[in-house]
Amino acid sequence: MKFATKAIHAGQHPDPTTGAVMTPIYQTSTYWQQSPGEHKGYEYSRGTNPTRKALEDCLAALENARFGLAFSSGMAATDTVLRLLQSGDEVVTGNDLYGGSYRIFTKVYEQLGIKFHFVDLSNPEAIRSHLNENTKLIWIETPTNPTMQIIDIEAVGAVAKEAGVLYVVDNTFASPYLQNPIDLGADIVMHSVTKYIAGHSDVVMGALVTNNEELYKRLFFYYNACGGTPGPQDSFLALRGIKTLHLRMKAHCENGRQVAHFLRNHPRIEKVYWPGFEDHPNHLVAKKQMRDFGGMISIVLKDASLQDTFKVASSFKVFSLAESLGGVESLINHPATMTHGSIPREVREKVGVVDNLIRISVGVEDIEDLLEDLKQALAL
Ligand code: P1T
Repeated sequence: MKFATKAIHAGQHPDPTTGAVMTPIYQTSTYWQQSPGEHKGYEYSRGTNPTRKALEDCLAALENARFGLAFSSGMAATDTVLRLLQSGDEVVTGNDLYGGSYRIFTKVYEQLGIKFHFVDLSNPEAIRSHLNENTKLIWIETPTNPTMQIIDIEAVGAVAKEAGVLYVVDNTFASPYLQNPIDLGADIVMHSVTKYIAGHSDVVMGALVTNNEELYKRLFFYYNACGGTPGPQDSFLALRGIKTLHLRMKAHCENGRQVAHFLRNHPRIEKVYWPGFEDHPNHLVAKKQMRDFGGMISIVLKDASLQDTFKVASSFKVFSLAESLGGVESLINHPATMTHGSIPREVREKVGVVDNLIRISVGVEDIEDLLEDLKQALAL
């Protein structure tokens, strides 16, 4: 099946009891058993729930994989992967990451004896010098949040395979519509479903997807044992959002392209980070592994203090100043004080997350209104 058909149908079948075409919200915590252990495949909703299962099967199908697990947030999904590690293990990851990923790595798992190497992954060969016999995991994000670096998924996968380490790709910024890391060698794909996948900024959710049954079973153990699983209402909302993922992504990419070009020619802007520009350092990698360039853009304001930057960030009328991304509505974010506030200044500034950087999630509103809003906010 092709992507659009999977987005609408995968994992979903008319309900066996009523014929309902839309997957019902199975609002139940538990399931009747005829005698102990004799049941219809569902025992208790922390572990399994039919609405969630439909979503998980759909997510797996969108990533061309066999197994999906949904979590109550992207961070719960990340936490579940990290539970596979033990004290003494080492992880190689990127130097530009969502602030919450950096926080769980450094403030939660480093305390438990796991070592993280934050490396410039734009050259995948750079990973090799950080590998040793304790390395157990390579974790990448691409495009990166918020400086839109593009990491070569396949090239990093080759290094991971050679080293025999687990390879995880956070595919949140691209969504499965734009790239499928499992096809390029990833063992696990992680998503903040909160973003493009659910798409309407009304749900917080995460997911892990894999093709490896043994890995799926290990992840399922922690999913059920630790219990960071979402309820059926949120699972329903995510499933409903996915039905238009392909339509939304096309519109995000088209609006993103126009916004990126508009910003690039604006006199108040020093730099625009968007992988669709031919002079983006990894544009060719983006072209190779992504189907289009997405709706995420970051800009650096020219000669702007923190105060000037706050003023611009607070001047929008159509865009909302808010954390998060990937919803139908356009959002503005100030990473240094919002989404990446938990990263020390000297660490974030090294990769360009400076005080005058603003991140833009381009929504699917009318492009003329978006450009007009950018014009007026930047004119102040
Ligand atoms: O917010 P949550 O669903 O828990 O997902 C965490 C997460 C993981 N990975 C990436 C790349 C992310 O961007 C996020 C969440 N990011 C934001 C809230 C943000 O505004 O960047």
